[in-house]
Amino acid sequence: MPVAERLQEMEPKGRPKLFDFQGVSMINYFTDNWEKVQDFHARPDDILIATYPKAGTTWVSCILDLLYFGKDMPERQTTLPIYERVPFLEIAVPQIDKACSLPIGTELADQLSTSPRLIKTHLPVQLVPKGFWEQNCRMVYVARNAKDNAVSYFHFDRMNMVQPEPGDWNSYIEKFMEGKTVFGPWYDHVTGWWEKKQTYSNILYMFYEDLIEDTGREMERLCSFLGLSTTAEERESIRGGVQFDAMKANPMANYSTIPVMDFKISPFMRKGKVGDWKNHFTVAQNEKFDEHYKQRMKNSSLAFRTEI
Ligand code: PPS
Repeated sequence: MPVAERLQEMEPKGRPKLFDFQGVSMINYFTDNWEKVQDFHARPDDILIATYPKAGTTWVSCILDLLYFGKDMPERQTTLPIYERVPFLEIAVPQIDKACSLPIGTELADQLSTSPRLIKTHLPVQLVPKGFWEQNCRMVYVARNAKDNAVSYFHFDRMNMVQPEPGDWNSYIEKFMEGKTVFGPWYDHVTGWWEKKQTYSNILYMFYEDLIEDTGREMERLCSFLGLSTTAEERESIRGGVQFDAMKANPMANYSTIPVMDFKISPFMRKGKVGDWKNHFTVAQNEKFDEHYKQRMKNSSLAFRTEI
């Protein structure tokens, strides 16, 4: 069924509403399966890819999938969309219509036959299931500067019918500053994971801006963290495959196979840039955001680049 008709069918259900879940703004699609999420049986070699939404999850997921399986299982990249290769742990969207169901994250992860399993999460660090800590799993956290992150999230909420209605840009940045976006405040998310890294050594903390600046160098950091030996040639070939334009054109990476997203409103692979916030923030919005940012981040040593 075409996307437009499918979305119309969903209309009576409407967009999900935010509610407080253990101190974090959430929607039911990420809490309905909570018991199974909390009790998820992690394995020691699982690799968790954790981010605040829109920080570069898909990019790093594709890089890791290629690093691990690109050589031995090349058909994987051409037949399975990234959300099946790298299950989204906490997602549980019920069947939308007869033709369309989205995989339940924990079920998909349980069915994965790869070793290691690559698993995606947007959970703030305090909500990560205990199994991952008990098994001492390796985790790759990707953070993106707040301004570009907010812009990307705004457009995502516009086009994704299973996200809350974002409203206009001005009201959206207010919500973003208040932490009234799904998965709660960006500020707590990035600092929470940053602090955890000080005591849990199996976290690699990466920045979207660094990936844009030098993808090859960041891939080397990933390989060294994961103990992967790859040749410069292999890394170069992977780097080519995960460039923005290549991923945008690749139906197995660009989310075009997900029926709840309306690409006529905005594509999933939108711009892929550092500094697009300048096309959205007015001078007044920027000043207010900066002032609020200073307050919220004053106790953290984390530093972001809003341009490169
Ligand atoms: S999600 O829904 O949370 O999993 O989204 P996520 O993948 O974290 O973030 C989507 C944004 O990342 C950009 N992106 C990339 N940028 C540069 N290069 C590559 N290869 C790449 N892949 C994804 C994507 O375009 C979204 O950012 P915006 O700013 O909206 O374009």
